[in-house]
Amino acid sequence: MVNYRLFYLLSVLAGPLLGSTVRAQNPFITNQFTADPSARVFNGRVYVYPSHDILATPGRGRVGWFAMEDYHVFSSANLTDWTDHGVLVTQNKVPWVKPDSYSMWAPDCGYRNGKYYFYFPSTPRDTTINKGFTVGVAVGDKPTGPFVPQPLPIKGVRGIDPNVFIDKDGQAYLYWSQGNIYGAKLKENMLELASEPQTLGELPTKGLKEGPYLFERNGTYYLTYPHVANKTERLEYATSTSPLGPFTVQGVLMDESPTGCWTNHHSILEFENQWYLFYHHNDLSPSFDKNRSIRLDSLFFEPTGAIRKVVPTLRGVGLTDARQKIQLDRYSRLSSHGASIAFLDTLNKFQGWKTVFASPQAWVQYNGVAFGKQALRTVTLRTQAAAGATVQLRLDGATGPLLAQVTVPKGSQWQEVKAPLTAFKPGTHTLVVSSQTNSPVAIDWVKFE
Ligand code: FUB
Repeated sequence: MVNYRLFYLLSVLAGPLLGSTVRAQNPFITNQFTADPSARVFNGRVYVYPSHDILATPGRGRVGWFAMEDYHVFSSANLTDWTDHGVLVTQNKVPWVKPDSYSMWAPDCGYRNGKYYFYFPSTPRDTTINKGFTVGVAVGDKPTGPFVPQPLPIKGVRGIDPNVFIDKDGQAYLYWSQGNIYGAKLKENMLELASEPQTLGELPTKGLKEGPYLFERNGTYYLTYPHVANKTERLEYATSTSPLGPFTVQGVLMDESPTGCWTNHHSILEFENQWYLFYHHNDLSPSFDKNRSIRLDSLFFEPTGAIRKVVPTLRGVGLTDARQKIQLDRYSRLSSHGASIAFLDTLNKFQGWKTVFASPQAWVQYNGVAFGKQALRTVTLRTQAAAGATVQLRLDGATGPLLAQVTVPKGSQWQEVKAPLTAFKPGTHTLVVSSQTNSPVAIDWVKFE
C-alpha cells in the first residue's frame, strides 16, 4: 500500500529545482513527474513542453487519476543537460479554465512572426462553452514565456492533446483528439481556426487514438499517434502527401510498454541532423501509471521513408563526460545473472536508482563515456557493501583494458571510495563495471578525475 501523503510531501521537497540543471539519461527529467513531451527547436536550442503530473490527494484533484495544475518548460543545448525554466501557465491564472480542475493535459508550442504560441487543453469553468475538454492558447515573446493566456479557448475545438504544425508554405494547422483525431487550418493570428475541423478518418477505427503529432520530411506528412490496438497505447503512424490527408496507415513506431504504463504520448524532431523520439513511461512511479516521466531516444528512417521501430532505452542519447557522475543504473547492457537495478530510496524515488551486484562476475555496461584527451588518474565510486567488495572497471567490453580495481571497505552506509587508475585511453568508450565478490555490492554512480 503506497503512503500517498508521505510520497507527495517528499516529492514536493525534492523539487522543483527552478533554473537549475538536471542531468540525466532516461527518464531525462527527474526533479518532478512529466508526461506528453512536445519537443521543439527554437534558435538552435531544444525546448520540451510536457504535462506536469502530480499526485492527486483529497481536495487536490481526483485521487487515483491524472492531476495536472500547471506547465513547466525545459530546455537543452545538447539533449543531456536540461534546465527547468519553471512554471509557464497555471490553471488558476487562465480566465476560462475551471481553477480546481487539475486538467492541464498535454500541450504544444509553436513559433510565428516573433511570437510563441502555447496550446493547452483543459476543462472550462463555463460549461456552456463545452462540458468536456477544449483547447486554449497563451502567447509569449520567448520560448520560456512569460505566456499570457487568451481570455477564451479556441472556438470550434473540442478535445485534448493539441498539436501545431506550420507547413513550408506558411499555412498553420492545429490537430487534436477526442476519440478520433481532428485537424483544421489555423488563421494567420494562430488563435482561431480558419477551416472546419475535419476527422482524419483513414486511421484505425477500433481502439482509442489520441496525442496526434504531425511532422513533414522530404515532402511526406507523418501523422503519428498513440493507439490502443491491444491493451495499452502503442505509437503508430500514417503518411500523406498533404497535412490533412488522406492518410495511409503505415505501422507501429513504438510497441506497447511491457511493464504496463497505459499511456504513451510523444513528439518527433530533428536536431543537428539526427531524429529523436520524445515519449513517456512511468519510471519514477512504477506502481501508479498516472505519474509519468519523459524519455528520449534516437529515431531512424529506412531509405523508403518508413520509420524504424524505436526500442526504449534507459541510456537515452548523447555522450556522458567521464568527469561527471555516471549513473550506471541507466545502463546499455546488464548481465542476465546477479545484477539488478533498484531505487536508492523507495520512499523518495526522485533520488534515482542504484546498480546492485549480487554475485561475482555480475556486470553492467554503459556506452558512450567521453574520457577526453587529458589523462585521468582516479575513479570515485559512491558505493555500499555490507561485507566489503572488490569491483573492476574495464573499457570496451568485459575483457577490455582494466582501468581500475577498487576495494570497497565493508559498511552499512554509502561511502565514496577513490582508487587510482591503472590505465588511461583517450576518446569515447564503453565502460564495463563488474563485481569480483560473492557478497552484494551496490553502486550509485562512478566518476573519473
Ligand atoms: O496526460 C494526460 C493524457 O494522457 C494525455 O492528454 C494523453 O495523451 C495521455 O498521455
